[in-house]
Amino acid sequence: MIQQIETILVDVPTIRPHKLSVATMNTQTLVLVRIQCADGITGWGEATTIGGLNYGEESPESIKTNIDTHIAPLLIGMEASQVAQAMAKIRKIIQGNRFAKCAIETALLDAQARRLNIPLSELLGGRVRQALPVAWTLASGDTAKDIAEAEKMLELRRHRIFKLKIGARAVADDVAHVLAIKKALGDTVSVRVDVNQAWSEMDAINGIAALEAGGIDLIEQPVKAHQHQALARLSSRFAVATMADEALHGPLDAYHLATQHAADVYAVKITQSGGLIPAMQVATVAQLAGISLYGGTMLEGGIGTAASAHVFSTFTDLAYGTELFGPLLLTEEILREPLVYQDFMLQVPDTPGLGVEPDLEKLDFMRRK
Ligand code: MUC
Ligand code: MG
Repeated sequence: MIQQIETILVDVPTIRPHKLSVATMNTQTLVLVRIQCADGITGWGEATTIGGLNYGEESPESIKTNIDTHIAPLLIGMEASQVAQAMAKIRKIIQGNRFAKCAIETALLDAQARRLNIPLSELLGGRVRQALPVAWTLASGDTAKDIAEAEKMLELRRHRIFKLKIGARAVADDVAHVLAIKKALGDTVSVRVDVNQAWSEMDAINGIAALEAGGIDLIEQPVKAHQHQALARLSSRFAVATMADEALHGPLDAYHLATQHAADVYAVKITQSGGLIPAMQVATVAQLAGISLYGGTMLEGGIGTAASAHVFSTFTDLAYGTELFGPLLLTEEILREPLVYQDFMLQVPDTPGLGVEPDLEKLDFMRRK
């Protein structure tokens, strides 16, 4: 039986300012959910977002309030092992709130996988890989600093895929910044850009032409999320792959974008999709439509990152790898044992449930009071 649901906010400084076209992050607010069951099993989930309300329509505070006030009371007393029934109830009664739903589903599935004594990936149908390629985002805002940071990551054998955040400056300035980094790093690394919706279609035509000529591998969300047709025109105009991120709010968007041939690649995010099962449905639609997959992040800490890793480990096609580096952007580790990053890959945890244990004393000390 589901006995208690608690939401916890934890503000953690980032290792450096992280500059996106929509926000500059100096702190990340982790939104954690703990579900306690009558059989003594506890499950954890995470609903972390980026930049308060700058990126999405759920803020850390609204997620906490909506879970505490509206979602938890619907679940208390329900059978904890009936995860699908619990989620069907929430999805029927609660509108929107995809991040909150994702955290709840993660915690219920974590608890159930622990109950069955299997890794979460096996409850989701089974992993096809033990480790996931991980990109790093260069977003200091400074070309020389970004190059030095990338060189350090290559030396540490931690990342050889780099995503650059652009869109805040003039197109020509952004293009010069990206191509300088690509030139410095050479052809053995993959350099990609994320515009976070900042460009008009005309900006995108000019920007993508120059980036494609300079050997950039992937153009993420160049135009506004709702401009599916503009994204489709850019995808057919250019050979370089285009990726949908903010345009994808779950399986229905995945289906609509596929029917419009709007993107070559989908950034699958468990929170944006509204949960682990909907994220897998997004991936299924993509695979049926011949769209490649990328494992996205909302810069979660260890819990959301582990949940994402379990989901992405089940994808047969993961042509563009993942960006599950969230915990590495934070100054504090909230897990007792950090996730393992080695040889450019994140190891998918293989102990029961999510396979990670939050550090409870540290959380008690750090949580917002
Ligand atoms: C996004 O839009 O993809 C992922 C990596 C990063 O640096 O920001 C996020 C959000
Ligand atoms: Mg993105």
